[in-house]
Amino acid sequence: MRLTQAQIDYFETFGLLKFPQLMVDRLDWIVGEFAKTFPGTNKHDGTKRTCVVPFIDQRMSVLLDDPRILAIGRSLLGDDFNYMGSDGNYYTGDTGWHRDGYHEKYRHLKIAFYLDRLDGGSGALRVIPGSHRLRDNYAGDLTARMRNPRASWEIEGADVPAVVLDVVPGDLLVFDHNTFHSSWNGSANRRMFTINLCQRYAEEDLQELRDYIGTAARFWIDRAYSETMMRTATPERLVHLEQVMANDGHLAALSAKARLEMAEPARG
Ligand SMILES: O=C(O)CCC(=O)C(=O)O
Repeated sequence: MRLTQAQIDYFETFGLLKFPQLMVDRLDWIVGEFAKTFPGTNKHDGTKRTCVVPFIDQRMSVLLDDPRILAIGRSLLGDDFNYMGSDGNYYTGDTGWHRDGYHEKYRHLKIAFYLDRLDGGSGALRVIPGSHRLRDNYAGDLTARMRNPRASWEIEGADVPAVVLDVVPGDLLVFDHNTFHSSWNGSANRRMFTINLCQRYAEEDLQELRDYIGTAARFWIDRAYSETMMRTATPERLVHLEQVMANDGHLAALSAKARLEMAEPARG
């Protein structure tokens, strides 16, 4: 299974793709497993975002073996793409405009599963198409001005011109980490989880990969992947785990430090 060349070109131009109902046959299972991954102490109370990292690693590792997820990864990142972790969330309220990264050399993307029907009035993801293209002057201008839409243009974040990606459960959204995105008008219980993927790093850039992996210390995790994700990996899945597994040896020490400095693990 592969994306079409037109889909790949669309992603390259706009930094996003929507796949209506691509995962609908797995929806009941996904919704059930999602709920079970937020046990006891992690119960969402609606006052602020609740976040579990890594997420699919807890009960849904097999999603990484799904031909549809593999097709997205292979088509947009190459056959040897890396799995870069996942987060599961109950969101509360708005998520302001941001990029998930500023990756100039390697493509990083996010696959988002929203488990509620959402539109612009109820928290659907908004993106600025093309904002992932960091070398354009437009992208540079955006980087500066998006810090404060009110100061830049006398408008609120919700009024920044963008595409609203309405979703119904079973849809998949894919966007480049460099793409500006946000969410407005959502409830206190918006369910969503992600799968992050990136291109395999070349040997000479492994320190950059290690630095990136190290940022997960804020979640107080000792390895990038769960025990289950690694233990149950088929040879095919290992292709997408192997580079990060070989480069996360520093994470436990960074997490130990974070535990001393932070009151609780990060919520995003
Ligand atoms: O749905 C949202 O509130 C925002 C999602 C987001 O910012 C992300 O996954 O990076």
